[in-house]
Amino acid sequence: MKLFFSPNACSRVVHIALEDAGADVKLVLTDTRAGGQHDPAFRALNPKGRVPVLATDRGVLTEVLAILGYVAQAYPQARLAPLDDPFAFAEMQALNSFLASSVHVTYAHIFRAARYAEDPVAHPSIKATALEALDAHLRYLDGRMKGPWAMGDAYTVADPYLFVMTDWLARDGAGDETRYANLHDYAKRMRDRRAVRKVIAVEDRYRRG
Ligand SMILES: N[C@@H](CCC(=O)N[C@@H](CS)C(=O)NCC(=O)O)C(=O)O
Repeated sequence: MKLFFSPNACSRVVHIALEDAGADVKLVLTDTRAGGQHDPAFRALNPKGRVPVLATDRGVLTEVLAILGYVAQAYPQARLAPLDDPFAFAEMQALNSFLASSVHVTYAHIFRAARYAEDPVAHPSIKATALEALDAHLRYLDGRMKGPWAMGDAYTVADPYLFVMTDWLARDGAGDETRYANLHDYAKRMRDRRAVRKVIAVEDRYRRG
């Protein structure tokens, strides 16, 4: 398998899940800060022009949420999801869906305000409104934390996603993680995990070139 990724992009979510699964994966750098997502060879794989892309024996998978479900099911021995409990699986996917469709998209408004209004005068206002929305999302996520992991006692593929969405607070002045005490503790726990430390170190090496 090949993972097309960009350092500290949302592809990091999938990168951590694959590392947790013990998957044999080759990394292919697609640096979105350098426009790698516009490369014709990459567009042939994902016409949407976004990382992550996971190229498997069966074909190409895109979308973090879908790839997380695939990793959990393709590597059942890693126990990254409640595969034998449909209700608990749906609860996990509800969190992943909220992260994908609300939190992730709110960050997109903060990091890429120019995509949402042509007039540069509007960009600070888009960013300010998105920062308020992000704060509301994170307060909700902070309040729902019960166990050591996103879904409680068991670590799942929702953890890499919740971790990256929390860790991005440090990007471009988006916010202060310590304002969300439960998420802050959780993020520290995640940063102590072997897979997370390895992925961050590997991606940092690619970033430095
Ligand atoms: N809905 C997609 C979003 C993917 C996405 O936004 N990827 C970003 C990196 S976090 C990207 O490739 N950005 C390049 C761009 O926006 O041009 C998913 O969940 O995979």
